[in-house]
Amino acid sequence: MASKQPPKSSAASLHIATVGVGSNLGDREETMRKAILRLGAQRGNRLHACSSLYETAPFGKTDQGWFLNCVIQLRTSRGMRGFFRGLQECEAFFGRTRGERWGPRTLDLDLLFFDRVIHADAELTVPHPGVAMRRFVLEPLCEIAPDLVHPSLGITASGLLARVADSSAVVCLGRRPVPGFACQAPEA
Ligand code: A4P
Ligand code: MG
Repeated sequence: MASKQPPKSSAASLHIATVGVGSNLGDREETMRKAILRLGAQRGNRLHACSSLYETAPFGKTDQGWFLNCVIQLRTSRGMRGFFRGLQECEAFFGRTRGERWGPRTLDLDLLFFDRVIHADAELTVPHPGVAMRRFVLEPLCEIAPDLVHPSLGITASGLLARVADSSAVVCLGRRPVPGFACQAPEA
């Protein structure tokens, strides 16, 4: 008898996770490239979109090296907490140690959005509380998802970028961290 089970991982059953990727220690671009490939290869994940790399002045704690930043989107069958554990596993794999807040790091993976979830507990806040204040997040985000609506502010990424007070330098390098990866259609 034919199974009535829905197909596994149909597009409708997948979540869309938006992740900020940053590095300002070591071979920044190589670390980011490998980390993005690793995330895309984690169980249940598939890389969906990837912005260009941006060279960015340090935000918050300014006496440290410039960052490379980008924003990626993954489709995932994992729940939000399982997906977040995958981000932390990836940070640890690339030698991230937790030192001073906003200090230098080989790899920083911030969960910016998970579908339209609004959530806060001791371990995880989604959307990431820094999204609306940071040009180094909004510029790459607008490259891949300008119409994505911030679920608690009700404003699109492009609307947030138009309003942001942060004027720190954010320079698009015009190349993606994962060569050959075709950027998919932007996802709202
Ligand atoms: N945490 C809670 N919610 C989240 C979330 N949505 N995504 C918790 C990621 N982590 C989340 O983070 C501290 C704690 O936040 C974790 O235990 C996690 O459970 P952390 O990565 O250990 O420490 P941190 O990164 O130093 O602090 P924080 O407040 O997360 O800083 P951000 O927001 O990551 O900012 N300037 C430029 N130009 N580019 C950068 O990428 N990054 C930072 C760090 C500062 N300045 C920067 C950049
Ligand atoms: Mg962080």
